[in-house]
Amino acid sequence: MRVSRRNFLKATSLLAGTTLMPRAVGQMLPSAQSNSAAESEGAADYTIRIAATPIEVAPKKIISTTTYNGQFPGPLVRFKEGQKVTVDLVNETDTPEQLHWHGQIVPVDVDGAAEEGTPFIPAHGRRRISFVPQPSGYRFFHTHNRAGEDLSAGQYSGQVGQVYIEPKREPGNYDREVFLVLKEFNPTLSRGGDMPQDVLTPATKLKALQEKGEAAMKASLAKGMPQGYEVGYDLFTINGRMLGHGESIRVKQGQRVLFHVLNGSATEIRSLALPGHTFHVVALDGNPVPNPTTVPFLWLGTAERISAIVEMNHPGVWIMGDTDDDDRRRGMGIVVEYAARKGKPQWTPPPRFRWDYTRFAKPGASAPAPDETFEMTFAKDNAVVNGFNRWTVNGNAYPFSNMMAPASSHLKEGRRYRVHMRNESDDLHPIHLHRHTFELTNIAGKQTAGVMKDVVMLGGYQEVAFDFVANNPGMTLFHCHQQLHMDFGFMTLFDYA
Ligand SMILES: [Cu+2]
Repeated sequence: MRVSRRNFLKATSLLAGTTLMPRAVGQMLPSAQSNSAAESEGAADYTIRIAATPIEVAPKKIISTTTYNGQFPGPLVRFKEGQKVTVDLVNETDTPEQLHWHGQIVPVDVDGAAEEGTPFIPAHGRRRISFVPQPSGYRFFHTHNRAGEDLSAGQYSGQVGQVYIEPKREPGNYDREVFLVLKEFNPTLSRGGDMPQDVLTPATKLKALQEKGEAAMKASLAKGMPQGYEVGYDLFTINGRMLGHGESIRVKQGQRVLFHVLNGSATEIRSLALPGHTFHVVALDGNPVPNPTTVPFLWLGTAERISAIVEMNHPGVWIMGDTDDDDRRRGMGIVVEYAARKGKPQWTPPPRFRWDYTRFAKPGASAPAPDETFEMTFAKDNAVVNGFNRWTVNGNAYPFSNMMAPASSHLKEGRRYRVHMRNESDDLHPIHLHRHTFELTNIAGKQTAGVMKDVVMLGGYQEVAFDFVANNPGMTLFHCHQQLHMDFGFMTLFDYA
């Protein structure tokens, strides 16, 4: 079934209504721009074109990167839950590409991960895929290429687009939707530099993990090894524009604005605050939370999404931005402007607060017992690959090949699995499971249930567990979504027996 002309118009008007992606409309659905093309035999519902494109993040600040449909962020694609779509993926670059439908329950040949066996979109070639979008909610698509030492490749590029899968029944207790993509550009390598992690709670560290991790690091440095590379950035943007150089979000007092926020970073944790306002979080990674809760700011690991309603009840001209002063001053912000208010955008830091996933769960809820538990320990070999850290899952680094490796765990359809993860490093890891949605069951020793996600942040020397039901047969990739980590070993495969 094709997206009808009527649905296309609806998608267009909703998109234009955000005022944030003005270039998206014409380029998003070229095959649906004319009735005849959309109706003719063989036209795809959507076309996504991968090509090198200059993007202007601020006046005279132009980046050359790879994008979707010549824009950053890529097109916002609105699907309808359960309504089959055909998408043409056109690759105009010299590199075979993978386009991953993050957070969707799709088959392997659609998912977009070479490690699972999805065919590449050939360089200067194309693939047509067809699938039923599901589950409903805020998803996204991005490249799944390995970048390795090439900081222009993979998720360092501008290959990020948003997907909104409209549910069969939209709750709709808001006045408008605004989609925001947080993303840095111009990456460079640096040595060391710990990621800030004092926001995550509970922060219970496991002594055994800490002793092992610290001993390994100490031994490496004693041998004269430098600290492994990390990545830093020059330019920070929301919806592809640095703070002060994008279109403001214009609001009216009393409006309820539903923000859909995506951390499109390759490597960084992001936060987002709006002075004088709070966020009523209704969904995490696109999945409604059992206990919608109000928080002073949002905190997102790489690839995480948050949907939150902000009631516009504090008139003024505000900077909605990252709580990190350096990153915000270098562009990670967007202006929110009330009607008839003028002046310089104001920033004030939010109150101290800790991000706790269990806050969004029903208090006292408990998850059913799993049929089987997989134990996983993640560890770092400092600087052993040309100065890059190598990452291991239960002692094994995934081959640096972009290709399929033997599966480490085997699933039986219909069974419920628990993945109990232990982090023997001091880094935070955004852990992602492909082609399935999981339920958080333990955060740093605290039991929880009911929060459904596809990425979870695992703190340094901490443990996290999630459960999932094996309901989508085929190779399934499990990895850290931090590009430097996944590229240097932090991946493993599940298969179905
Ligand atoms: Cu990681």
